Amino acid sequence: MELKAVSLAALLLLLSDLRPAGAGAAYTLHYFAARGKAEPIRLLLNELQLDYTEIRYTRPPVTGNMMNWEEEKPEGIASGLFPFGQLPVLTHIHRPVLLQQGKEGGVVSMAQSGAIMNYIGRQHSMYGKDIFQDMRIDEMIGGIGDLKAKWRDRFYGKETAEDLAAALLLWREEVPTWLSFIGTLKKKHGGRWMVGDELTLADFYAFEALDGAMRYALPRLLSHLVTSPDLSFSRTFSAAWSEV
Ligand SMILES: N[C@@H](CCC(=O)N[C@@H](CS)C(=O)NCC(=O)O)C(=O)O
Repeated sequence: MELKAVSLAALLLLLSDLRPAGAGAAYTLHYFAARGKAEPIRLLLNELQLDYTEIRYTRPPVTGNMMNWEEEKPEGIASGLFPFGQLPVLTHIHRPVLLQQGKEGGVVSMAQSGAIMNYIGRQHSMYGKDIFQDMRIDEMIGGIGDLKAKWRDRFYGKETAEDLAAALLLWREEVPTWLSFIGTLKKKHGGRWMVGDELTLADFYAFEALDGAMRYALPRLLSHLVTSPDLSFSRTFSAAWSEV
């Protein structure tokens, strides 16, 4: 980098790279206090031991050091921080490349969970060895996304006994079918991990879909309903629950 091209602001940013540990993270993840679409990103940041911090949002009533989503959302849309008015959003202090290009004051911010995963993944060799393996990773991520969408469509936010009773039928049929599709694909193209013998982006999505949505969230949702004070509601679910 030519010295004359370095502005005072850029110089300060470079110097602040010498900040003491904990004085400000390279990555900031904006999301709600939930696993959701941020969880594969958290898993990836943790696995790579990247320096990150989180800003968490909630709808009112706002407690602790949470941010009020209803206030921050319109501001974020106006400022461009939340280009789709949605989370997750990641900001990254990426000084060397961006400063050389004279861009964005050394900080880049991005929305869309897939774009965030790819951005981190490409920088840290979490994609494949060639275009074919890249394609297999994308294929696996797509299939896992479809499986998770089924869980989301059928169970997420559902409150009536009818909705959930219908969902349980699909749980017993559709989910095993999709797990078997994914299992077959893993046998064909996987190895130690979902695709090949190295950890890739696909593994972070797979863990979150299987552990977060299937293993963690679903039983909790159902057991909450089983213990509902509404007895007829509870009876329906006690019966259904015992069959899951
Ligand atoms: N395609 C987007 C979807 C993001 C999304 O649906 N975000 C939801 C939470 S999971 C959101 O921000 N909802 C709040 C709102 O729309 O006000 C992605 O993968 O990041």
